Amino acid sequence: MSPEVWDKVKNHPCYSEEAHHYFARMHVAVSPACNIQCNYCNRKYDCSNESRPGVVSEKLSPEQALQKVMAVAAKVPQLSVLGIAGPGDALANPHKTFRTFELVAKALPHLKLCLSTNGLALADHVETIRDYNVDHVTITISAVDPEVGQHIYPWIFHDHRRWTGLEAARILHERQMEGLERLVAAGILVKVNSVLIPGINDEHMAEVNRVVKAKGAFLHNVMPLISDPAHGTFFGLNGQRGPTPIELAAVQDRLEGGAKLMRHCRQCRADAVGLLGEDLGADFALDKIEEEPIFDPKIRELYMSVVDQERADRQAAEASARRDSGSVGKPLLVAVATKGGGRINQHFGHAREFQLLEVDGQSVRFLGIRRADNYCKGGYGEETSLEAIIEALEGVSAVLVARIGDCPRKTLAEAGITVVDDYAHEFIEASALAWWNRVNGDVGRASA
Ligand code: CLF
Ligand code: SF4
Repeated sequence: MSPEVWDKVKNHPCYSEEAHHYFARMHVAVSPACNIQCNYCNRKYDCSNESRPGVVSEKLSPEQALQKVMAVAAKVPQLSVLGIAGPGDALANPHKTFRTFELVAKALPHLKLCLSTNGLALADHVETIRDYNVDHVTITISAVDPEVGQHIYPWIFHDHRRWTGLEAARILHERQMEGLERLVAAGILVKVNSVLIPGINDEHMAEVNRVVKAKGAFLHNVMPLISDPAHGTFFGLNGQRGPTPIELAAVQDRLEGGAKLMRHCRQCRADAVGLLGEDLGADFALDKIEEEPIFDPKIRELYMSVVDQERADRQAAEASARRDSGSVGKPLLVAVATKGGGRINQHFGHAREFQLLEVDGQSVRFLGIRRADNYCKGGYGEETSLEAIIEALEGVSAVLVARIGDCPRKTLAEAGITVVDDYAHEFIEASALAWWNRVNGDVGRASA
C-alpha cells in the first residue's frame, strides 16, 4: 500500500482491518429521501445498503447532526470518521449531506468524512465530494449486469421520471460505473458494498468483484442479505433467504485474489456510534446530550500517541512470535474475544462476537467475524446460548479469551474447542502465533 493511501485509511475503521481495533465511526441520519427502490428495503426503516435492516434512527437536521458529532467527539477519543449513510440515500439529499459535512469539517477538522450511496446520483456530485474533502465513498453495487440487477431493483427515479424493470437496472448500472470511474479519477477511495442474495447474485459476485477491481475500487465488502418477513421488504415477504455464514465465507474465499475484500463489516446500525461491533448510539440521542458539548483536542492527541505506541508494540510482538515459531505449518482456526485495542481483552461470557483468524506458524490471516449471543447474562451463563456459540465456532481449534468460567470451558473442550486464557490482555496476532507454536511445534510442521 502506498504511504499516501495508508495515510488515508490508517485511522478509518472500515477501510483498514487493523484500524478497526483502535478507531470508531459514527453515522448521522440527515438524508431521509431515496431515489431508488431495493427489494431488501422497507422505507419505514433506514437504508440497508450500509446498515442493519429493520432499524429506525432519529432523523436530524445538519445543525442537530453537528451537535451530536460534537457530543460524541467530546466523550469518545477513538472517533475518527463521520459517515452519512441514510436513512435514505446520502446523495438524494445533497444539500443536507454537504451542509452537515461543511459544519463538521469546520468544527472538527481532524474527522474523516465518509458517505455511502446507491450510486444513481453520484456522477453529478463527484466534484463537490472532492471539494468537501470526502476521502471515502461507498457505492452499493450488487450487480454489474442489468439482467441480474432487475431482480434486485424494481424501480428508480431518474431524470424527472420513474423507470422500472430492465431499463431501471440498466440506468442504475451505467450511473454506478460512471460514478465509480469518476471518483477513482478524482483520487477518492471507493469501497463497493454488495448484498449477497442466494439464487440471485451469488454466482454473479465474482464478476462484480472483477469489474469493480478493474475500475479501481479500493475495497469490496460482500454483505449477507438479512431477510426477515417482519421487516416487510419484498424479499422478506416473499421468502427470499439470506446466505448462511458458511455460504458467505465460501463466496468471499472464491473472490480472494480479486479486489481486496473487507471481512470485518458489522452491518452496523444506521445511528451506530463507537468501535465497530460496539453500539453507543443510545447514549447519544438528542435528548441525552448537552446543547453545546465541548471537545478537548488534548485528550484526542493523548489517545493518538497511545495508539502509535500500541501499534509499534503490536507489530514488534508479532515479528518476535514469528521468529520464535520459525517455519510454516498446518493452518488452524482460532477465535478471539476482544473489546478492541488489538488485544485479547474480553471475558468469554461477555463476547457477542469472535474474531476469526487462520494461523500457520508464520502468518495470521483475519478471516472475519463470527457472531454469537453473549453467554453470560447478568452473572450466570445460559446453556442455550453456549450451544449457539459452539455452533458459531464451527471449525475452530481454540478460542483465546481473557477469562472464562469452568463450566463453559469444559463444554467447549467436549466440543473439541480448546480454551486458552493464558494470553489474557496480550496482543492478538503474537498470541495466536505463540499458541500455534506451543501446540503444533514439529508435529504441525510435519503434517503441513
Ligand atoms: Fe459508515 Fe460505511 Fe463510512 Fe464505515 S460503516 S459510511 S464506510 S463510516 Fe463500516 Fe458499518 Fe460495515 Fe458500513 S462496518 S456497515 S462498512
Ligand atoms: Fe432503501 Fe437504501 Fe435501497 Fe434506498 S438505496 S431503497 S434507502 S436500501
